[in-house]
Amino acid sequence: MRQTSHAPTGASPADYTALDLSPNALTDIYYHMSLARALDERMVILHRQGKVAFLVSCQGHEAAQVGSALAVNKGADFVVPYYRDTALVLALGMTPRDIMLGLFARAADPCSGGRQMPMHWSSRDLKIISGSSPVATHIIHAVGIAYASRLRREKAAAITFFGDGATSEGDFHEGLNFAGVHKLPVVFVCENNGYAISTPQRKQMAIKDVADRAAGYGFPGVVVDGMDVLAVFATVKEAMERARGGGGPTLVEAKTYRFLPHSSDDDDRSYRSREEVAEWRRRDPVECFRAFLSQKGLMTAQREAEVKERVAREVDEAQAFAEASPLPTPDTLLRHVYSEG
Ligand SMILES: Cc1ncc(C[n+]2csc(CCOP(=O)(O)OP(=O)(O)O)c2C)c(N)n1
Repeated sequence: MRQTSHAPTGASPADYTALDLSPNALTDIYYHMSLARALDERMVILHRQGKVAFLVSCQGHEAAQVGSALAVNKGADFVVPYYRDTALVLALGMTPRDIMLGLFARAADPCSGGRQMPMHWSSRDLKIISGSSPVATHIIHAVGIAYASRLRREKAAAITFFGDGATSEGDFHEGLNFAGVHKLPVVFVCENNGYAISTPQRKQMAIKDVADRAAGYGFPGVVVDGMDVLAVFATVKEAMERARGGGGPTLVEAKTYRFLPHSSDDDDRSYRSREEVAEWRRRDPVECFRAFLSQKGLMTAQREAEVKERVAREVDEAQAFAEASPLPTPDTLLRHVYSEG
């Protein structure tokens, strides 16, 4: 099973009428994509101002992440994200406050009480499981969770996210192999932005599509346009339904691009041209989806202005809240390090 879809600039090829999404649901998707973008832009400014130490940007990945979030049964399915998944966790229900509390390392940070690196997402209520920093280790966790979920006879799937670089790690191959052998309810989403920090895809693998690797483990691999939120939704939804229904795993490869350097600590001018970045920016997923909605008459100028105003207000409020929140105190240093009670 192989499908490839490519969205032309400014239009979404996915047949949205078949997706059963109301105009309100479509506007909501736009809201989540815009919120992720605005929050990310603010976090970059805060880093430049020296107010926060480190961040990983999701700009460019919004469609891949929000489209995938839509296919998750929130609070039932298990989500094992990676550090670039800000838009994913926002669309699942984490709040701008939650994100800012982590960025500022405040005591109320729901992921780790301000102790982990920012962007190591977790939420008990939303069944979002925190990853560790070594790339691809969380893929194994997702597979184990899917195995446990099946043993417990839950009607849930696990879904995990990673970049193209992660697919060069042994953990990726071990995880996919085990999942294939046991036909586990797990969906693997590769957000392929073409680079592992400065290493381009052609120096990582001798194939064009990461999705091809699924065939070696006995389950489908699907290529989808990661700049098209509705195409991603349709693809991941089908994969999640197959997983929940006992049909086994799927590897989804969402072809995308990150607009900013790998993290706040690197300079992408040393490994990619400005022309390449500009070319991809013409396919900005947030702008393409906005244009699609207005072309189809699904979003009025007034509604668009409302979304913009709401997003700006929420980002301002989240920053102010986090800045005013206390830091962790020394007596909590060992909390969550050793088991308690
Ligand atoms: C095992 C391991 N090796 C190297 C690193 C350093 N490192 C952090 S992120 C990263 C690149 C990962 O690239 P990719 O999986 O494509 O995701 P992207 O950041 O491009 O979204 C590397 C090499 C690490 N954290 N863990």
